[in-house]
Amino acid sequence: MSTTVAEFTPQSYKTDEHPIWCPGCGDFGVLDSLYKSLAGLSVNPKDLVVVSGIGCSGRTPGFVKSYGFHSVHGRVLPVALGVKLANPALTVIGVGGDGDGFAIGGGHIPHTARRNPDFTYLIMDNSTYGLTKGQYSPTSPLGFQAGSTPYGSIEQPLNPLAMLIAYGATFVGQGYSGKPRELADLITRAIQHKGFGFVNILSPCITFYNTYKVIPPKIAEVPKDHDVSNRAKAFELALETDHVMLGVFYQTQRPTFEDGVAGVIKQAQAAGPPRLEAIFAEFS
Ligand SMILES: Cc1ncc(C[n+]2csc(CCOP(=O)(O)OP(=O)(O)O)c2C)c(N)n1
Ligand code: SF4
Repeated sequence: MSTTVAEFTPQSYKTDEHPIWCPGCGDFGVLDSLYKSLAGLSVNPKDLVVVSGIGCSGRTPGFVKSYGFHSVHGRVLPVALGVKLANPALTVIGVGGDGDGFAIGGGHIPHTARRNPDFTYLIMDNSTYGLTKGQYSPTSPLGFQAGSTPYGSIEQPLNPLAMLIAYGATFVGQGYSGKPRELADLITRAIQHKGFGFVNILSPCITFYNTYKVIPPKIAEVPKDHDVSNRAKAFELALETDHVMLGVFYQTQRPTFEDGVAGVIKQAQAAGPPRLEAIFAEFS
């Protein structure tokens, strides 16, 4: 009797580096889910690129056996887009924190969402700046007290899911590091999605903003009968803040940026090189 051996296991993606995160950090759960998802999809490490920004979450490429790019603060999306355009055959995964993605890097979100490149973006959302010792972030709640907001944050937190749906992302979901099996399934769906797959992952910072007791009682699943192609309904669900809803909110299909660029290259090649005489004639 022959047995089928899985080509890759979660272990296949572990590096010799032990994550230097604080014991109990939610990012461990995210990393484990990512390993499981990659193994389930049999992604060959040689065809995988993990791109990060700066932050505790930004250390992730060091812990995944793959190609990696630990870029600069807030620049996950343009770097990931460049990698994907250079070689569309690669599986590209961007990872970073809520500060990295929504504050300094926030300007890249609308343009990535509307371009729809085929890569996955995982935000490890702990509602604080972990690496720099717990300042408030764009997803910190009103009244959040920290060194930078000693009297409590006076800013309305942004809603990542509503923002991504509004900007035209073609896959929008939310997971929780404390539910790693469900999170692995969600990451798998995001990677399988042909287009820009965004997953907001609630990943508590046990050291500076411990939400392990706050999140679980508020968790609810996206209703089973939710039609993920219904954008208005997805937006409505995203605005429901009494619960922390987990699952896929929105998914649709649109041509990817890489396909568009390939089409432009084809047209330009068919047209041939521009004639210098014609260009000079315009200015004479
Ligand atoms: C241009 C620039 N500005 C500021 C910093 C300092 N800095 C490093 S990480 C960080 C925020 C980290 O928070 P987040 O992105 O939420 O990630 P976490 O550490 O919570 O995973 C900041 C402000 C920097 N490295 N580069
Ligand atoms: S400071 Fe917070 S986010 Fe950073 S490793 Fe520690 S628990 Fe995790």
